[in-house]
Formats: sequence, structure tokens, C-alpha cells
Amino acid sequence: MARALAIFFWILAIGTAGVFIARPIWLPEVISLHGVEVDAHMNLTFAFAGGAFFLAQVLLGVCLWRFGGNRSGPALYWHESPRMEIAWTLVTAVIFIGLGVRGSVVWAQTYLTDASPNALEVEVTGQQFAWNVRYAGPDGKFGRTRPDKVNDSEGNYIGVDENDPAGQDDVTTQNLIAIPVNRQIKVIVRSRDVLHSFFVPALRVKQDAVPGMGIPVHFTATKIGEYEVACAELCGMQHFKMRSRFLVMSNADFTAWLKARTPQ
Ligand SMILES: [Cu+2]
Repeated sequence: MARALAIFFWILAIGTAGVFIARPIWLPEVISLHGVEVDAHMNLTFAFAGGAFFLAQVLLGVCLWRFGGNRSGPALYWHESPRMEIAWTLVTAVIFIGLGVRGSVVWAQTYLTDASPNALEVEVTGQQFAWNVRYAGPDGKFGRTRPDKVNDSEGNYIGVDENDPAGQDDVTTQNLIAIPVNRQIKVIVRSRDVLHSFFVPALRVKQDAVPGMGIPVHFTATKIGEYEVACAELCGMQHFKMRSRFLVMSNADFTAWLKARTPQ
């Protein structure tokens, strides 16, 4: 029985390691500048945590194989070994603190730095169960929004105030975001009802949308193509279908795309 259990733990260890190495289900290919760093840090974390898990399971199997079964007499054991306890505590502390420090540097580069003044601003407002997107238009200014102007039947999902001249050229779309490639984008994440989370897996960007707040997050996409935005915060019965297309275009294509939608 003990040997069967040992084999079980070895298969578990090899199977788990195999899944992490082969990655049959994983995030899509990364397409942002900072995402490369995020992936590197995630891989490092998996290497340490996965390595420790693998060794622990293999060792457990070895002990079961060697010492398990019907043995007569008491097992050999000792009560304590301060040297070993200090060693494994120190090694674990160094690894965890080291990973934490490295991770916070990666985090700070994205979340604790301001976007460049040349970044393109896009406002993304979550609602049950769609993503509303707004561009400032040629004047570079977002118009005022007012809750009492929200009118779903007229397509004014975020309540743009038609009396504010700055808002008259604003471009709005729903479940469709386009951005130019290789230019920094500053997304202001909002919600008009409950908590949502703006998640673009290919960018390695995830930011909660909190009612009453405009939370900035910036990134630079490096590859033209069509990607996906998902809501990563359970926000109601139809949360599963709250998704948006995310298009990364050449600068010329993006300019034409935006112009075609700009109110004249
Ligand atoms: Cu949602």
C-alpha cells in the first residue's frame, strides 16, 4: 500500500510539472511592453513554487517507498534540529521576500508611474453587461457626463451631456475598442453600476472598475491584431458574456477608424 501511494505521489509530481511545462491552457501570447516583465515574473514564481512542490512530492514518495509498510519496532526520529529549522526558514523567507520585492518593482512600473503626456486617452465604462468606450475626439477633451443623461434607448449609455461643447465630438462605441500599435494608451476605467474588472489577457492588464471612480491604467500594445476584453469581476447573472473586441491597428488605420466614427 505504501509503495502504491509512493507511485501515486510521483505520478502527481510528474503530471503537475508536465502540465506547467506544456501549458495546454494558458494566457494568450503577450502583446504589451510591460507584459513581458509580468510574464517573466510569473515564470520565476512558478519555477520556485513548482520546484518546491515537485521536490516535496518526490521526497514524500521516496520516504513512503523506503520506510512505509509493515515494519516492526518504533520509527527512528529526533525531536528538533535548530540548525535545520533556521536554514529552511531563512531560505523560504529569502525566496518569498525576494519574489515580493521583484514583483512590486514590476507592479510599480505599470501602476505607480504616470502615463506619458502624449498617451492616447480612452475611457472605458463597465455596465451590466457591456463595455462602453469613449474617445475625446479632435478637441482632445472628454465632454461632461451626467447620470440623469444616461439613456440606453438612445444609445447614451454613459450619459454624455449634449449641452457641453467638449462632448459633441466625443466618439463612443460599445464592446469595441480600437487602439494604435506602439503608442502608449491611458485607459480610464469606470463603472456605471457595480464592480467590474477590465481585463485584457493579451496585454496582461487587469484593473477593477469601481463606481464613482476613474482609475487610470496605461500600456503600450506592440502587435497588430484582434484580441479580447473580458470582465474579470463577477458582476451579475450575465457576467459570462460581458466581453469586448479589442483591436490593435496601425496608426493610419486607427486614425481612419476614429475619423469614420467622429460626429461631424
Ligand atoms: Cu462585469
